[in-house]
Amino acid sequence: MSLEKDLRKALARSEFMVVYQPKWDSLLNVTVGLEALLRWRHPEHGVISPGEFIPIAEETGMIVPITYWMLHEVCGQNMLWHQAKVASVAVSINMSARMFEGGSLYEVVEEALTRSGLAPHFLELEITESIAMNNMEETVAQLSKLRELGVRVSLDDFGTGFSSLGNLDEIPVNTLKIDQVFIRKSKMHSKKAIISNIIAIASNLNMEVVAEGVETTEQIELLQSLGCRVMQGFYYGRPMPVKELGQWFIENT
Ligand code: G
Ligand code: G
Ligand code: MN
Ligand code: NA
Repeated sequence: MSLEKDLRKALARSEFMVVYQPKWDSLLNVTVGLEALLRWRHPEHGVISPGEFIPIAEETGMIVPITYWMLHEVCGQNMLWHQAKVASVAVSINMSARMFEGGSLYEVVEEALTRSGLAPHFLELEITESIAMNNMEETVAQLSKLRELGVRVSLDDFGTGFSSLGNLDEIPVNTLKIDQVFIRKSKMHSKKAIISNIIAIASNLNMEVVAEGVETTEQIELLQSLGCRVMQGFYYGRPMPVKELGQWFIENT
């Protein structure tokens, strides 16, 4: 039995599902975005987290059709929320390096937007620094086209990818997402200094900033004092299935 075959079957049998985690403006107290995260409801093993199968999906290339499925699923769902006036926010999807290899990402994104009717600014692609830096010319070309269409782009896990800061201004991104490791250790003076500097870089390059992995009120207070207002983490909300999120919106708007 091959894992590639398993993943292919899972896709055909609709065993994948999407959960959504809120991005919260801690000053206005409103949801300003959602991150879509993949889950695999395995008929025998229960819910499998992406940490376990994404590496295999990337190795086998199955991540590409899975992400295409996700693009359609997420755009369709976000259009429903928008039309029902539940929420009108951008939903982000994580992009593997593989997504920039074939050169057809633009077409697939455009198709998902057209089919769902979703406005491009309600879709965001999360890329990591390493994706942006490897094969930079090609990646930047594809991202620029997507940005022209109106799709948003964020740099995920920022601060951990050893990106060359000298190139940061050449990558077309709207938002820097401060990696969880800095938030987790934000009591340390050195980590606080790094957070503060990431916020300054974002501000100076006219980018927005989101803090990831926020779990405590101390972290929230610190981040606010450093000028970061948008936060994502278990303190505000865990990744939730659509049904649960409906209730969450009712309680949090
Ligand atoms: O949701 P969770 O914390 O279990 O995710 C674990 C890892 O899997 C994270 O690094 C996250 O970015 C990644 N991940 C979750 N969903 C997707 C997805 O749809 N595509 C890709 N490429 N990565 C994902
Ligand atoms: O790599 P990426 O940033 O996409 O990964 C997001 C992952 O982080 C998701 O799997 C999500 O479950 C997890 N996550 C989100 N908020 C928190 C948090 O507050 N604490 C911890 N430990 N993990 C979180
Ligand atoms: Mn992410
Ligand atoms: Na991250």
